[in-house]
Amino acid sequence: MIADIEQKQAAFAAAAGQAATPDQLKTLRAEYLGKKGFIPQAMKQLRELSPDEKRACGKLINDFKTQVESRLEEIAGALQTTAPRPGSQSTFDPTLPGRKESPGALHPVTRTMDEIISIFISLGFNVEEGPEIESDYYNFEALNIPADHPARDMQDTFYIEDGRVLRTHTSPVQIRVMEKQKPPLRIIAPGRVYRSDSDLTHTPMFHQIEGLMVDKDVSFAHLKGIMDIFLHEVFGKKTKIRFRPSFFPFTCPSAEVDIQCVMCVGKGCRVCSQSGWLEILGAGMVDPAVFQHVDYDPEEWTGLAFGLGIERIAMLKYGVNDIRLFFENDLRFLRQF
Ligand code: 2U9
Repeated sequence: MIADIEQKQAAFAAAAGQAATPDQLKTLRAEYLGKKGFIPQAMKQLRELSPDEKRACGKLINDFKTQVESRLEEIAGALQTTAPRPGSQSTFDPTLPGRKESPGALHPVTRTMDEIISIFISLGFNVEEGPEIESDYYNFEALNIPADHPARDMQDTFYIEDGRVLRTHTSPVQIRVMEKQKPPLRIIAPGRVYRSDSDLTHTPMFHQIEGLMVDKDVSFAHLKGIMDIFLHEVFGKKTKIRFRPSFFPFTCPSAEVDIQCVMCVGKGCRVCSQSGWLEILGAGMVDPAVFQHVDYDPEEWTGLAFGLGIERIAMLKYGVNDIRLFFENDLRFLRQF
């Protein structure tokens, strides 16, 4: 009889684990506790045993009964919270507190990129894209970057097989567009670019937007006007802007464009190295040598061009002091935006 009880105990444990509906619970109760169920029947049989056996089996059955009762109660409790209310078909309980939604958000770099793109679209620029793996010709040669230029150094450029490179700027996109389209044109080229560099303000991959406008009589005044509108839109109407002479192989004349420091408003602080100004982008008039590569007549057409790093703008807009934070995917950082 002891073996019978132990076998039934194991069977009960397995069946209780499966019981998921009120009907299954009812069957289980009848099978073990009902008048004809295992436990009452086993108690009846105790009469026929010797006093010693009666004591041993009696204790076993009593313990089993307590165990069955408490397990069935536990299952009934669990079913009550999930089972439909009488008269209702669904298990949905509208009185329970709702689960809080946690919607995602755009990455701060994407947001900055989208904002800049829409400003240039409003100024009549079209968006163009191109490959991230480029030939030496499109990345350097066509842009008037000679073979001995420091930009071609292995330290800056990621060279891959067959002399190809990961583009170091989005300028090859403008070359490809000019090869296919005749002027006038007004385009921006947003996208990922790659340079072998890593510190507080540089990452091996970052995002750029470059712009190009080619037409008859496009002048430096147009360039200044477009940069003014763009920078006032991003940093506010009161932001002061200045142009400093500079050099790029693909533009002449070239300039670097600064805005008054957004942190100290020109007073001088750690962010602007006490100068009161922040370098924000590069720009200039397209060098005639570049036009010759795409068969545009430099006597007939002039062009303005500009380029900027998105992360730099996002860092200034959101007060981020380490560019690498944008790429670590730490939710504590990303949830702030
Ligand atoms: C063509 C002709 C001219 C694009 C230009 C810059 C100046 C420039 C840097 C800013 C920060 C790159 O991300 S950065 O490091 N860019 O200073 N870019 S003019 O000039 C072009 C592009 C294409 C055919």
